[in-house]
Amino acid sequence: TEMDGFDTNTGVIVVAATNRPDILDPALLRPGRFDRRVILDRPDIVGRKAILKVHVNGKPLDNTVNLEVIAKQTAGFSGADLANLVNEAAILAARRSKITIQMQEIEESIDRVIAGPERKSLKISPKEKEIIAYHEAGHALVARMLPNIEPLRKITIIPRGMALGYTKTLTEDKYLPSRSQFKDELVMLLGGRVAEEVIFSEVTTGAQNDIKVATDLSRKMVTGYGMSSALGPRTFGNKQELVFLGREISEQRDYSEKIAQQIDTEVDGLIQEAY
Ligand code: NHX
Ligand code: ZN
Repeated sequence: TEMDGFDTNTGVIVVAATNRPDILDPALLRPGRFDRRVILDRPDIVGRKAILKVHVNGKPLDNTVNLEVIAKQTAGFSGADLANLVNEAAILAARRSKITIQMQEIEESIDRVIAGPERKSLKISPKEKEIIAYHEAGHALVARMLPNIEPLRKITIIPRGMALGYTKTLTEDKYLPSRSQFKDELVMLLGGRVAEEVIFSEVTTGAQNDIKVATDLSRKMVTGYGMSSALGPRTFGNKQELVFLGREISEQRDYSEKIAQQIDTEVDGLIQEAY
């Protein structure tokens, strides 16, 4: 580099890292300052296997444990998540007085990292257990019938973290999800609420998170991905996003009141159709 204050022949290499490339002083990025910019995304399956290999080093791993299988089941995990996963598995194995970490502890730890620890002692009435079971069965049945949903991995009514029950499908690294996939995802998300309504002719607060996720996804399809044919391939709303943190700070409205109403209509339409 030719950073001010460094001669070009001193052999000094300046390396810097940031989670906020969007707010760097442009002067810092002028040609000749930082010559190479390396994007460090979440690891893919190959990366996860390599990272796991580092973290199991020195730990008593059972020889039935297959890092390839673990890498496959942990799409979306960061390096820190994988470190945490191996650590949790070691703690579980120790608590069970095992001399090696087995696949069982790894599988359990994957769920712990995703959703938090099991809460086996949480007292839930038989009536509420029944509601939870039907809610999860609704997700599962619908998932099984949809062409664009991955195979089911787990259906449970044992509470974990914030959830009283959950239904999980296998996950794969996906870089280009399609409109059909999103539509099936909306159906899957609403399957729990629909089951409650069909079986009990009554609904509970339980579907709040499913409904929030479905609403956010359908809004993103319309305003971010150009997936509404009525509104076409453009974006709506100038969003200030923490791209690397996946968080939104604010939105500047760059469309008319008329468009705002159309967006609502389209978002509603996607949700209603899925329901
Ligand atoms: C409540 N919790 O709020 C109780 C304690 C419908 C069988 N009165 O959809 O557990 O109702 O398919 C992340 C993940 C809130 C954040 C789940 C925040 C769930 C979960 C509310 C199952 N499974 N809902 C589900 C559930 C609830 C909630 C969350 C979250 C239920 C449902 C929570
Ligand atoms: Zn649900």
